[in-house]
Amino acid sequence: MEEMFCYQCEQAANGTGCTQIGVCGKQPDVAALQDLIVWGLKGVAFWANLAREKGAIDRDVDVHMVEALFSTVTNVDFDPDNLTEVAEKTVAMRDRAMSMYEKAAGGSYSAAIPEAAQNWRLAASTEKMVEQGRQHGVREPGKDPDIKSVQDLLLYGCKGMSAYADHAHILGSDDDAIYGFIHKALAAILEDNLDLMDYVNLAMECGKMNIQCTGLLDKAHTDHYQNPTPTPVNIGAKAGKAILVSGHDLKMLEELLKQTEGKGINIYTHVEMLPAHGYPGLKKYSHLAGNFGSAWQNQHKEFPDFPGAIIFNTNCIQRPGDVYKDRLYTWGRVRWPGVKHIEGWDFSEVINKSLASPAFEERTDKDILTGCAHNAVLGLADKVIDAVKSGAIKRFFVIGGCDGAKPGRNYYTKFVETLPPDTVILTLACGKFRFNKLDLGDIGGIPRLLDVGQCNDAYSAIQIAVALADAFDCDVNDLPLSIILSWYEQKAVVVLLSLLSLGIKNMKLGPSLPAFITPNVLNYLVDNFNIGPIGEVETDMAAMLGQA
Ligand code: SF4
Ligand code: SF3
Repeated sequence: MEEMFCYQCEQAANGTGCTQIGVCGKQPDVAALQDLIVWGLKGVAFWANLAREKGAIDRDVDVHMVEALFSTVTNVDFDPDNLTEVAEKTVAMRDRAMSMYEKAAGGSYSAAIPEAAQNWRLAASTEKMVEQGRQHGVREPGKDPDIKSVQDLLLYGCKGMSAYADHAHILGSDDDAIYGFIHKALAAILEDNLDLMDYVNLAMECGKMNIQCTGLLDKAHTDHYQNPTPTPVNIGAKAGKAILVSGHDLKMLEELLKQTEGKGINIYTHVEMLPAHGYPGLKKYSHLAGNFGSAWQNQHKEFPDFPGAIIFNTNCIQRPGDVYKDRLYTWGRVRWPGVKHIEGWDFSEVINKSLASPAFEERTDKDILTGCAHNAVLGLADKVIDAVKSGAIKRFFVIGGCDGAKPGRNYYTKFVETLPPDTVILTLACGKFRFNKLDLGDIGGIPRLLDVGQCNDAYSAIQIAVALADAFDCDVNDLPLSIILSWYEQKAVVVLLSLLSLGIKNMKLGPSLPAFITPNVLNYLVDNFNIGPIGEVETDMAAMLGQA
């Protein structure tokens, strides 16, 4: 019997979907509660979208939408108690959005209301809510499979974008157009008179909107912490007490840095927090000591070796090991049952835990480079353009995206190792931990491996590509540039939609294609964008280098 169904990430069991328990560790009750939340959010979106058409908005409804969608992203919230609260708030926000519409329209809605947007109530207990969630699961038998496929592509794109909108909101930046789009998109999924191309167009609009959203986040980051500059980050350890910060949220890191100043505690970054070292407003803290560990899927193996407290502010959390569970904390949308959650901005409990935990012994290791975002790379534009013109740089490769546990992900390491020395690699997100310790050298002072930043800094990579296309007076597709993406969760889905929305062709995607893409939808993407799966390193590289 099928206990659950989820196919939103690259780990989907058997390449089709998790049906007994999530490969990520998601239990069936959590899957059902998340399904109930997503269904409820479509109801919220129905009313919020109608209200917007009448000029009415409610920022609390908007913010709940992105926070709750973010809670359902892979490896974020595994806690049924918290998800029950999110479901309760979703119903309250549905009521609020409905009243907002009725007030703005001067009366109640006269056409048919989809079930998700009707006045349904939550069951009285978590167990019964789980049953309720099962009635509104991911599978929708009877729906056209291609329409369902693109609707899910759109939904997962909105989930990914919500994570970025949440980070921007935390830094005080909101964009009404982004909230408005998410309401419009989720409301459209409830419609029964739209056709396949309507959803394809919405998915492309989602990609465009995500460029706006990651642009907003880029501005929020650089307004608060200035433009990143190329920065070597040590991967060894300094003697002393330590806290490890994992996730993507820079503001949370900043607050922790402020609260630990002068306390003899060193702060280390983990995975997607690595690019924080490049921002002047963060690296000014001398106790921002280095980066610990590799990508998220190795936390079980690596965290026992970290002596102090560990805090996650976004994905990707995994089932905690017993050795470190009592010094593990979550913040923001991340939750794991039994792991202490820090509400708000007071990190004294984490600090005290670290002070009471053993200290690191000094361990020397190498530096890795980060902080090569658009401002820094475009500062080298003349040098880069000259190097391309002289033939010193033959081709650029954007090799970025999420990491994961599949053996096929060795492709990315092998690809980078095999690239000829007259190539430059731009990388972003956590997939870079497969190759960012390699010594790749430089070309006339331009480092061959440029770490542009987090997954949201795909925005930065796009700015670099567009600027290069301007400089060479050509289309981005005509640049000596190849894009090879690794995907895992829904942020990578929306980044992919952003690149497609710009008309970027010939991208390679791996380690496997999304389970929610039907053969017909894949054919559409191949016909229009010539996107394809990664194959053999040698063959793919030869084709990209024009040697095939
Ligand atoms: Fe499976 Fe991924 Fe869904 Fe987790 S998020 S249940 S691994 S498809
Ligand atoms: Fe990694 Fe989870 Fe996606 Fe921000 S941290 S990229 S997988």
